[in-house]
Amino acid sequence: MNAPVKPPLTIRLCEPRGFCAGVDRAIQIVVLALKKYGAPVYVRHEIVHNRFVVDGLRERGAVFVQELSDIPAEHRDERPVVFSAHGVPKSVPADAENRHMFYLDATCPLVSKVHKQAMRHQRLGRHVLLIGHAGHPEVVGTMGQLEPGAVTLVETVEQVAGLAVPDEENLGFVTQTTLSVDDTADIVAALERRFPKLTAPSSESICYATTNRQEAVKKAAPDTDMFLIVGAPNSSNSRRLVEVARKHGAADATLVQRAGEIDWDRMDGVSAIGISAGASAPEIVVEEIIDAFRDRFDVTVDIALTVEETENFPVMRDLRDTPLETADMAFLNGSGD
Ligand code: 0O3
Ligand code: SF4
Repeated sequence: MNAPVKPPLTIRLCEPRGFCAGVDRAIQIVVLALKKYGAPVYVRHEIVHNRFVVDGLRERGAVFVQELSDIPAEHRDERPVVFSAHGVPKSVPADAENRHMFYLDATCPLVSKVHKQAMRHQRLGRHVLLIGHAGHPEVVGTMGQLEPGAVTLVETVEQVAGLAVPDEENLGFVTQTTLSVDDTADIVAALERRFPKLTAPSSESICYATTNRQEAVKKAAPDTDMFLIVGAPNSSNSRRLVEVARKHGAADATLVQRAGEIDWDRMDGVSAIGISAGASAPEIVVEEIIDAFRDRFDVTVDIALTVEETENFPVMRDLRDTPLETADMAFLNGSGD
């Protein structure tokens, strides 16, 4: 008997996608700390917002906690603790020092740059407007660089008209690194209309990886029947990619964390789909999802390439010479465990 004919499907695969330099560095810090200092290594907050990554590190001996006080007392002054890529308020390293803890800060250098820009605004006498999403750990970390009341959070264009600020003549803004480039431009334009003397940061706060992943989705999205973004529901940059796909011509778009989660009824009758991955999503999951489509469709993969990324952020000197095994290397580049 002949095998049933599979329907044709074009997958537009975005490039760049997946791990960015800041995520690479953060995961490396945990893996290298485990090698150098042994288990357990504590990690404050998910190192990046991805279950696959977090579970893989947990299997290697990382222990994830929400706060430093969650680390058992007998381990507090003898085991390392890593701060996540999203950054932390100043109170967190201060607390670690008070408790005589050994910490490794995996904050992405581009998030640290935003922290410095917020502090610079303040040094120059400006009240800081932070464009971002309330409660997100990066926003908590950036607001926590300055004393309470020194930063006002702006989430939407609608909010701008009602903003109360101490001095309209002395205002500077920064943003979360993972926002929608287009929505943020609208918020900045509304702020500049209301506060003509508003000062921009000295360089863009939305990072290269966020910008590039959104551009590639914009390129791939037109006329797709479905757009899958590999990423977690708490991953801000991944959720923005779903919105971008919808806005730029995908009939439907959704987040997916593993191939097993795909709702195949929703894929009925599709002939062109897009796939990308958030900055915290490993490539192995992208491959798993493409393989799941190959089982059901006659797949042609078209690459939607916008730019080649070459960014690389080195880990701190103390960890650089720690030797790694092949399995660790594969885990680090997102291709397996
Ligand atoms: O900030 P976001 O929720 O997008 O975080 P992820 O998913 O862990 O991705 C890494 C981005 C980051 C650490 C902050 O810029
Ligand atoms: Fe850094 Fe951008 Fe990656 Fe965030 S998304 S970790 S800011 S490179």
